[in-house]
Amino acid sequence: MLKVKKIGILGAGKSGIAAANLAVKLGYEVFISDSEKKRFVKNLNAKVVKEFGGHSDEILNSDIIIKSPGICGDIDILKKAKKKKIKILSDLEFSLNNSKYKKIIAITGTNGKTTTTDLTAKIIKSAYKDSIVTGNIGFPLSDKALKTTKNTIITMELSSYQLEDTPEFRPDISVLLNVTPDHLEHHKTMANYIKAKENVFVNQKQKDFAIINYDDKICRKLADKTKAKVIFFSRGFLKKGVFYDNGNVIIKIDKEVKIKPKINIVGMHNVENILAAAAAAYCAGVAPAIIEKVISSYKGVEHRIEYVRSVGGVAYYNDSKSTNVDSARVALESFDKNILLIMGGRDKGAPYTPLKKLIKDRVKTIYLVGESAGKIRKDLPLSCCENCGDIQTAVKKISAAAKSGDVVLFSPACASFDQFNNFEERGQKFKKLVKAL
Ligand code: UMA
Repeated sequence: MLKVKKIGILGAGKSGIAAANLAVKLGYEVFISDSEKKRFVKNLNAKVVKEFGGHSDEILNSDIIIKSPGICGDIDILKKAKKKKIKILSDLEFSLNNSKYKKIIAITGTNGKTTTTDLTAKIIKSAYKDSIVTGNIGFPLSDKALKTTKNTIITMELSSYQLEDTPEFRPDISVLLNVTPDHLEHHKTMANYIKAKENVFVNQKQKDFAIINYDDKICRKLADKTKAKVIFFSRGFLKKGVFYDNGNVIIKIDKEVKIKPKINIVGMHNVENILAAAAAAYCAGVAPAIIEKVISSYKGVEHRIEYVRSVGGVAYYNDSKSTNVDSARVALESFDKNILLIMGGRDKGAPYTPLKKLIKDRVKTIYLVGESAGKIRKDLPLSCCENCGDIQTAVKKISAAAKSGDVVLFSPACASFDQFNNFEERGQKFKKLVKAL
């Protein structure tokens, strides 16, 4: 327990509220501050003193400040706190300091983190009763910290925001899936973004495992930065590591093990996610038969290339979690032709040009929505673009134009915050529109 009395929390989102509630349960005086005006905050302990609509100097009366992951470290109030030498902790550090565990499996990467974390956690749960899933996947560790024991296996999804704030973090098993430009509005440069990602394994020791994508050049290069045992995974053959061979997953770590799971989730990117999850579970001691069984029953997560329904031979897929250009690329690669693509939202600073060839080859029409429509048109000067403004209009236009055999893919490549509170709300809206067709 920290030798402090007063804890200040910056940000009253999911992680801030969970950290505030945990701090109250641990007996601290807690003050929470959020820059937005909020009339009602769900599930916040009544003992927490709150301030909404801006960060006043009140939080500077705290002994330590816990920062929510999405808040930039250089905002004014944090500069003042640093000047006053107030210790600033990330919500992850705070919740880890108050958790017990046997092993931590930490999963990061630009894309595929949630699917890999979800699948890994399900495999772990089948083998070990005392296990939890937490992190960027939507469940802050603070909510579960007090229920953990010395036998708990924690599987966590970590974003670059969480990793940049947690310099001493050392998981037993780390997973780095891929690194492509994302969150540049926050990290400013690609070098800073990569630095945050490598924090997942820089503190690991020889007895730990670092599971790294061999097919991703940036990831492969970063393998030199860890002291852990590196286990590469690949879509193609590897002399050692975990790889895919004609429907089989080959695990060549201590000995050679072959599993042949039935794969229900579309796209080669999901094969990568499966390889990474299988490698992580194997390194955590799970038997290959259990790994095979859980992969075979796995149906994927909501909002990731999620099949919604077919109407008149037209299949609709919700990929609202595609909040960056690379995740849209991955979704486009999952269908080879006749795609009607809905994209757009809040721009995140990266160019859309890497999608040009895929769109030319596979997409019949792009239906543009949201703030970024102008920039997308500029980056992709293709004749097949139609401006729609919002997804209601896009779905209406599509339902009139689509022909049997077409695939409607809602893969925005942008953040949702221009028209929605989050990507989940955006995906729900799309599904509701499709279900009403
Ligand atoms: N805020 C301030 N001051 C500021 C800026 C923001 O008070 O200067 C407030 C906002 O008004 C808001 C709160 O901070 O009320 C939001 O905090 P946050 O952005 O850290 O978000 P949380 O709701 O706490 O959710 C976070 C993760 N969000 C981000 O990192 C942006 C969630 O990941 C995660 O599920 C949750 O913690 C639980 O661990 C979501 C996400 O979009 C899925 N992550 C990004 C991604 O995957 O690309 C990184």
